[in-house]
Amino acid sequence: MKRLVVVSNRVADLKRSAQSGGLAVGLADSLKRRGGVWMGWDGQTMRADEQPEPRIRKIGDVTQVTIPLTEEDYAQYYLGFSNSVLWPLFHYRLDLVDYKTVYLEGYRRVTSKFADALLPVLEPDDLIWIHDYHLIPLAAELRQRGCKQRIGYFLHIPFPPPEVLAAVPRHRWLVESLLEYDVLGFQTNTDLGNLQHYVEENLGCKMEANGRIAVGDRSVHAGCFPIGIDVDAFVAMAEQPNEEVQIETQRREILGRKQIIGVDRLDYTKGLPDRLRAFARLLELYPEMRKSVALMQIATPTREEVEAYVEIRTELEALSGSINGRFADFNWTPVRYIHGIVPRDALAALFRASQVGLVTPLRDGMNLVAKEYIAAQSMENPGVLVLSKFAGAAEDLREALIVNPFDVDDMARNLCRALTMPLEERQQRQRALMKRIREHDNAHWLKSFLSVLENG
Ligand code: ADQ
Repeated sequence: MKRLVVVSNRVADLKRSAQSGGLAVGLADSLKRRGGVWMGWDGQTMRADEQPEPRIRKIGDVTQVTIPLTEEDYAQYYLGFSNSVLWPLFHYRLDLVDYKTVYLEGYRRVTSKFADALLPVLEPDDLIWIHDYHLIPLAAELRQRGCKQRIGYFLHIPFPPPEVLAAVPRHRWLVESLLEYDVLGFQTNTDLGNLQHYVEENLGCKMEANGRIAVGDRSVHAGCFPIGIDVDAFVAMAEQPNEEVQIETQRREILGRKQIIGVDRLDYTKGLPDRLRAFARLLELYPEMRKSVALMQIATPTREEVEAYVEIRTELEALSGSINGRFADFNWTPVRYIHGIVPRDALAALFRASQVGLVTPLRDGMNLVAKEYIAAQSMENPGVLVLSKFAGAAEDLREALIVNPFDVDDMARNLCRALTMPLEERQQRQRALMKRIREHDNAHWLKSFLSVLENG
C-alpha cells in the first residue's frame, strides 16, 4: 500500500474525540487507522518577520506536519479569499462575496508556502490527497516544483453552476488550477455536473466516453464520491448509556414531550434562522404541539472574525429569545439554544433521544449530521429525519422527509408529519436510510477515491 499524504487547511486534533467540522470528523479516524502524513496550518499566527520551520511530530502511525501563518496570511488567505470569497461563492451566496485583490494574492502566497513545506517531506511513491476550497491551486504549485506523484483533490463543499462561478474575477484560473489534479472528487452529481458544464462552456474541454475530462494531452478523472460516516462506531456510541441524557429523556417521557434536534457549526449556510422560524410556525399552526415538543439547537461558533458570522449569531440569539418569550410556560421552554462543542458520544446519545432530526441547510456539500442522526436511531422506535433538499445528503437519503429550507410553512408541516408519523412508517424509512448510509459509509468513500487515485 502506498503512503498517503493528506493536506488540508487545518489538521484535526488526533488525540481528541470532540471535533466539530465535517472534514476533521470524516478524515481523522481513517488516517489514524491507515497511517501516513497529514499536513496543515497549526492554527497559530505570527508576525511577518518571524520565520519558524514547519513542525513535524509523530502521533501513532501519522506524521503530522504543521506550519504557522502570518497575521497577514490569516487575514487574506483564511478570512479573506477562503471564507469571504470561496465559501459564500461555492454556497451560491453571491450577496456575501467580498472580493479583494489582496485576498487573492494572500491565497496564492499561502498555497505556495504549503507547497514549499510539503516538498521536502514527499517520497517518490506517495499518493497526495488535497482537501477543500482553501488549497485549490496546490497541485499547480507542486507541479511547478517538479512534483511527479499522483495528486487528488476532494471538494467538501458544493461546486456552483457556471453562471454563479463566473461572478468572481479569476474564476477561469481557479478552474484551470483544478484541472492540474489527476483526480477530482465531488460530493454529488449536481456538483460534478456543474464542473463539467463549466469546463465545456468556458474552457472548451471535451468529455471522454469514460467521463474523464480531456485537457491537452492528458485527462483528469472527475467523479462523485459522497462522503460518509463510520456507521458502526456511531451506532456503538449511540447505544452506550449516557446518564445525563437518560435522566433528561425520562423527564420528557413522564411529561409526554418530544424533542427535535439540530446540530451545526454556526454558519449562514446551515439555514438556522428559518429553521427556528419553522419551529415557531409549527407552534402557531398546530397549537396542540405547544408544551408537547421542544427544539434543542446546538451550534458551535466558527469564523467569528468574519462579519457575516457575527450577524448570524446575533440574529439567532434574538430569534430564540423571541420564540421563548412568545410561547414559553413556567415549566416548558420551547427552544434550547446551546453554544459549544458537545463530545461525540453525548451527541450520539442526544440524537437517539430525539424524535426528529432537523437538518435544513440552504446549501451544503453533504451534511454528516444527517447521516449521524440516522445511525444513532434505535431500529425498534426510530426518529424521523427532516432534511433540506439542498443538502448533498438529499441526493441519496430519499426516505427522509425532504423539505425546502426557504419555505417555513413547508418545514412546519413536515415537522408535524414527523412528530405524528406512525411507528411502522418510521421503521420502514429507518431501514431504508440505514442501508443507504451503510452503502456510502466513510470506508467506502476513502476506498473508492483512493482506488482511483492509485490506479487511474
Ligand atoms: P461542515 O460544514 O462542518 O462540513 P457537516 O457535514 O454537518 O458540516 O459536519 C459537521 C460535523 O461536526 C459533524 O460530524 C457534526 O456532528 C460535528 N459537529 C457540528 N457541530 C457540533 C457541535 N456543536 N458539537 C459537536 N460536534 C459538532 C463540511 C461541509 C459539509 C460536508 C463535510 C464533510 O460543509 O457539507 O458534509 O465538510 O465533507
